[in-house]
Amino acid sequence: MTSILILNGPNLNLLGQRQPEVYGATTLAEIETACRTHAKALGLGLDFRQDNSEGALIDMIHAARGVHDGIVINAGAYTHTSIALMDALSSVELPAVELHLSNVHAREDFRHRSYIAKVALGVICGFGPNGYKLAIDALAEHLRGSD
Ligand code: CA2
Repeated sequence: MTSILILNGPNLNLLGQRQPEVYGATTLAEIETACRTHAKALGLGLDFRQDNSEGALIDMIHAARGVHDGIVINAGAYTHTSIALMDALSSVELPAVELHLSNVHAREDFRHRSYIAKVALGVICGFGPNGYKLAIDALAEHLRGSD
């Protein structure tokens, strides 16, 4: 069975609990449930993770090799700073989709740069929690094409 890993970076565990005016009222647990339902309907296996630490996220990317067929990653603020995450994604040679809840291009200048985008298939941003489904669809379509 084709399997995908969805990785969530720092502070995303607070979704729906703090600053709902910025990131909305949906919790990460609710997003995970919606992703599981969507992945099941597409016949995909799914692992859904969140961690606040850069090293733990890198370890999860390394461990995905040989287990998962692709990665959806919302790396949070590490998107804009982490060469290490970019190198980890590049090293495992798995197709990856970069995802953001907010439209990072309509926000502060420092959110316009992404190290992840340099090694991603593409980027989805600005569609809130629905972006997770869009990212799963984009990755699933890519994986179907590479069968
Ligand atoms: O829009 C996104 O998904 C982001 O990855 C969210 C990151 C931000 O640094 C990126 O530029 C864009 C921040 C996640 C913080 O999540 C919170 C959730 C609730 C309360 C406070 C922070």
